[in-house]
Amino acid sequence: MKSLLTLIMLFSFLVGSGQTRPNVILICADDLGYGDLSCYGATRIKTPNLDKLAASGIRFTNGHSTSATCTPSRYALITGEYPWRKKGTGVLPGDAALIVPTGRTTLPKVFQNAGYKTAIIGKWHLGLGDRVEKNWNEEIKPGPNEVGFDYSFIFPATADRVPTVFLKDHHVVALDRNDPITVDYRNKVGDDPTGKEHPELLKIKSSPGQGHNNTIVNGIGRIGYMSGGKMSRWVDEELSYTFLEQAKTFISDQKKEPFFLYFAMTEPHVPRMPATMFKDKSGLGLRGDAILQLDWTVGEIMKQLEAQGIARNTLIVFTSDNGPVLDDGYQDEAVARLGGHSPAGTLRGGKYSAFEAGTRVPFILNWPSGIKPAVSGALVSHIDFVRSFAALLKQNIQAGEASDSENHIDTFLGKSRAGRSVYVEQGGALSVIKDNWKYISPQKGLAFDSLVGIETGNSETAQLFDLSLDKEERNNLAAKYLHKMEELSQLLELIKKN
Ligand code: NG6
Ligand code: CA
Repeated sequence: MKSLLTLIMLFSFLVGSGQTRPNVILICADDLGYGDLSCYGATRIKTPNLDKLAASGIRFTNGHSTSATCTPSRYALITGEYPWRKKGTGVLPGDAALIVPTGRTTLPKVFQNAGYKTAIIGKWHLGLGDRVEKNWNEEIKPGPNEVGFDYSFIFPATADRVPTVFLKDHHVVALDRNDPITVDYRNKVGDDPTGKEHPELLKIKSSPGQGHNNTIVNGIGRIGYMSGGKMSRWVDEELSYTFLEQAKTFISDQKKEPFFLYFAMTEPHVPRMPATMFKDKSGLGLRGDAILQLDWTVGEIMKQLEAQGIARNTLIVFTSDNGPVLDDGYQDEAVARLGGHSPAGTLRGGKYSAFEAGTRVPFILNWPSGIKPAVSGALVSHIDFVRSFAALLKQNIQAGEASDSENHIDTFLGKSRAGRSVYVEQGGALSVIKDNWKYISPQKGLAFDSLVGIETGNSETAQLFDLSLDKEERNNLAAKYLHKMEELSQLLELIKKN
């Protein structure tokens, strides 16, 4: 009898602890649009692994990043603070210094404080070291390890920016001491050919007017100049697989202790150069192929969790840092071979835009032992991960930290339908959303960015949309609801002052 009781207690402890301390894997794609997955309505492309994740978890239809580009979006995800509150949070060059203050509360630190092992594997793009001028051949810090990650295996910025190398913790991977790396964003260094001087060496041409024609690495012109580090330079076709192997190893090493893994994928950001097994597979050109690679990779992570016996108690978040773009610097036929696919679904705008497609992104949570399958229309955001996971893990957040983050853990786990009632989105312009009304503040600049082919949302007069009826933002109600305009404009000013 006694042993039966002990067994029951042990069982309920295990189940109970399973409900509160899952492993967490946050998978963030790069420039993946709201309409890019078949579970979000895509018909010209099939993403079976992500569809499975969505079907057995919660799929949010109003899930957001804070910003329509990478650096600010990831800054908010990590700190729980709107990025536009801080200068220098725009898209960073590859040699930028770290922009997250090391003393700040961050998402990985919330997990660390709760006894989790934490890792980032993938794209970083929040700067490294304490200055721009740094020696890439020595220890480089502060970086991800100083803001809460026990382990880091990253590339510094974007796949189209130098240096095109991986860093493991504080060091460039596979560095040959006799071939030191130099990086410069203003002047050419060394004698590597550039895309501008030698376009005949390129396997993928850069788009006119969009740069991407500095140092050539692996047949692709990059933004910025680098020399040396030949052994360390990545091969684009192996990028994703390299990150996947790292993630699989981290998962199997950590399976006995709770872990938090931020898996920051590069697909389908430019340059889109997937592994050979995906090239030409989608029929939509390299951008479609990169999405197939992304889906496959997520499937491999899911398989690894099964193989290690920890799938049931692992919570996977899948999302994207900002909306989609087709021509973002390379002539990769993303536009010509689109074949009727709608990367933004029915939403207006895209990457860089204040319209919804800038920040409304795929947003899926899956936790077999903690979340029931559902589709939720609640307004949720990356910015709330800090306080929501802190709540799940019963961690306190110090006053003044993660000040824009709200605890929506019940919504993330499907126990509540209520999302944020007020939210600020950052395209070029700032917008505020309150109870489904969206106010886009006046912003100078072109309404259509013809280089990337995206409506920016810029207008010298304010715009107002009722997202409950018009999430496509076709019907500007500014002239009709002057009170609403005034109310939201004042609200935005108030939030900015907080
Ligand atoms: C832009 C680049 C674009 C991309 C983007 C960053 C030009 C003309 N365009 O400045 O190619 O790299 O920065 O993308 O240089 S993000 O997803 O990391 O924000
Ligand atoms: Ca991005």
